[in-house]
Amino acid sequence: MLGIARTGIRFTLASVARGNGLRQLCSGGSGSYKNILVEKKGDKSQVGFVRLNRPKALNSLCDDLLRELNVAFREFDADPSVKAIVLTGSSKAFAAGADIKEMQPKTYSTVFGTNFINDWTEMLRIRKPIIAAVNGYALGGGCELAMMCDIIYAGDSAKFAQPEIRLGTIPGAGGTQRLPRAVGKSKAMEMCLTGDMITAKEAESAGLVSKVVPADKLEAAALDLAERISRMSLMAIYAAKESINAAYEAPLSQGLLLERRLFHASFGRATALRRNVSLH
Ligand code: CO8
Repeated sequence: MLGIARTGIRFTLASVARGNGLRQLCSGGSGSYKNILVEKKGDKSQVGFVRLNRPKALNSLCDDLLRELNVAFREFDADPSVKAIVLTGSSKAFAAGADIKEMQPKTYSTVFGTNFINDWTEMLRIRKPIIAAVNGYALGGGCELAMMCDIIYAGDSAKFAQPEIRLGTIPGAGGTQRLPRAVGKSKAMEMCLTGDMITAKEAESAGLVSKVVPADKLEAAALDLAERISRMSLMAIYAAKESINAAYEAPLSQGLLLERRLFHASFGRATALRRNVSLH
């Protein structure tokens, strides 16, 4: 398997790199961010905004970028002024996958020994909602990263795929598990077994994304959504996210029990219901 996979990656690299080699190496390190841009946005600066920023490598996801992303997410999660997070890329690529150049020399003992890509799961501990705003390519690990977010909005020219099979491997950051839950078994099988791309419209009708907007309106739409969420109670935001995520992990009876308890717990706070405030 290892030999086949590595041969596959080398073969495909040639077409990706067009003979020049994948030149852009990850430049991240400790200190300031080098692979992402981070700011607060919105009228009350309640939205944490993260842009993947490796344009020369189509935002491919190197280890340093993932480390920086985890730090930025953790900081926004801990920031009491922030209530929702938007993650986006460029007009050409949300992320064109894991960094093939970085992955290519890895051996089985390296990836097993270092539990390679385990730190991708860190963002699953973020309690505030993360909205992926996808323009351009969301391929392989890029599609998986979008699926690890809570809501996906797409620009009308976005393209989603799990092309790992063309490299002789399979999705390794949740693609074979989250994609079937989002689009159903048949479409997930077709995508993972062929590597074919689907359009934003197809992704919307399959249930992978919740809204498609013109590409140049995408960031504004994602920001508007994040601001609307930010007007809600943070405790209710946490409870809704936690409860919906339980639908993916727990049997129905356990999920319903968690939902009921979180619902009951909301009566312990000064909710709009108790204050008899109009919700409109
Ligand atoms: N990794 C590293 N560099 C990349 C990647 C990538 N995934 N994708 C593109 N690049 C680089 C290219 O090498 C090129 O760099 P250079 O100019 O130095 O040669 C630059 O980005 C621009 O790319 P292209 O010239 O190829 O741009 P095109 O517009 O012609 O094509 C494509 C765009 C179709 C997106 C094409 O670049 C492509 O097919 N890329 C590879 C897509 C892919 O196979 N992605 C899946 C990668 S495997 C994966 O994600 C496994 C996930 C499992 C988890 C692992 C986590 C680490």
